Amino acid sequence: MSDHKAAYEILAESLEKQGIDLEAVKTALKAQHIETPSWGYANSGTRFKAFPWPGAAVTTQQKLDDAAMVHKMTGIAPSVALHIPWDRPEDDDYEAVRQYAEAQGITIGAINPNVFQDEEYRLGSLGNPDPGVQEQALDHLLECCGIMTQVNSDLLSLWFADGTNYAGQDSLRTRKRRFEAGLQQVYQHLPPNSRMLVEYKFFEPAFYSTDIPDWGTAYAWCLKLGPQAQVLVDLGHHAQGVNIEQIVTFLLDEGRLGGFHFNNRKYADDDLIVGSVNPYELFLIFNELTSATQSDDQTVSQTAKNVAYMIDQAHNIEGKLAPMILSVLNCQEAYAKSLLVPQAKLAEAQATGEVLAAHNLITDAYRIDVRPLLAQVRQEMGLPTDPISAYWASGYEEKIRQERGITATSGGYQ
Ligand code: RM4
Ligand code: MN
Ligand code: MN
Repeated sequence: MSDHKAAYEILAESLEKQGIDLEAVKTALKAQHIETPSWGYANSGTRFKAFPWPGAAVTTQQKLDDAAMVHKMTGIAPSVALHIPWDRPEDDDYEAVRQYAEAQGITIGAINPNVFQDEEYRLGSLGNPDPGVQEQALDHLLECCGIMTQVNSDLLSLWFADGTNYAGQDSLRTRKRRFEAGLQQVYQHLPPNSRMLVEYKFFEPAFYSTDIPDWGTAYAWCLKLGPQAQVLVDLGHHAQGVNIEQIVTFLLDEGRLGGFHFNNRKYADDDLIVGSVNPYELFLIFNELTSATQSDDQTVSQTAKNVAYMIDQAHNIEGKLAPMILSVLNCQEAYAKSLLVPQAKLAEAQATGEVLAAHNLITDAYRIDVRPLLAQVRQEMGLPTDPISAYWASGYEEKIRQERGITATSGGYQ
């Protein structure tokens, strides 16, 4: 009998007594899907220094190998997001990238264009005052639409570093119009049946104004663009104290929540391990998603089912694969707890204004130790019951440290 079994049986008995359909919970957990980012396996750093990590991936193949290993350990991370040009193959053979990924047992997920690292983008990309630079950005964005088809991806994930640092530096209204025109162009070139996810961020790298500063702006543009445009919520892109679960709920209810960039923050866009600073917030977000999935409203439940769950983190001091596995597991744990919220009872307490009773139903679910349940699910999926220990025992870390060694880095990324 494996270690978790006794604890699992006690937990299963108590959950079943509460009327929870454990088989349904386990089925949902087995179908969870968290996408990892190729850039999370490479060297990264702060604005001040990128310390190289031994064994950090350099080539796209190495990043795909690492993503495949995370999937092998967790069973719920079957796709990887690419960042172009960080993942541009030398021979531009994206078909080969797709085939390589598939041979490792994973698929290519969201394509993330990069219109913030070329010299020309000092004053922005689509919002740049120079039409030539706007054109350059647009060309790259359209190139990424083509790459989507080659790697069989149905998600274009857009984040812009655009903004201004000084009042008067540029016309805010004109920037808005340039942006809108650029996004329209991209939208028209989306491959059929694909989606465009529009990410917002309230500041950084621009400090006076940001062209897509908040979910409201992203949402307004998605509405104008059309049904293939949806908002992407990066957990690190809000001001202190913002109620992210409420934003999530609004966007779900309007059919415009497209995806997440998971990470955690203490102050700003800290890109720390998701669930490491505020696991309760992560649970509350999953609770909204779970309740939307179970909703009778078709738009809401369909939107929730199509949400792309992606990690967007930079691991600078804690290694690469083990923290990525932990991030996936933290999402799994938050999701599991959300599946244990008795939604019908909660609705009843809410309708009768039982404030504390309703609140307790949420906090009770949050307090359940679901680790034995997750170990059981993993065992049923033929996975290691403790993925992080299994990773350390696998020899993979020693192998990549030895084979790849330490690669010199320069700035913030790579
Ligand atoms: C941004 C944003 C984007 C990510 C870049 C590197 O802050 O979160 O999603 O691609 O960082
Ligand atoms: Mn992000
Ligand atoms: Mn970010």
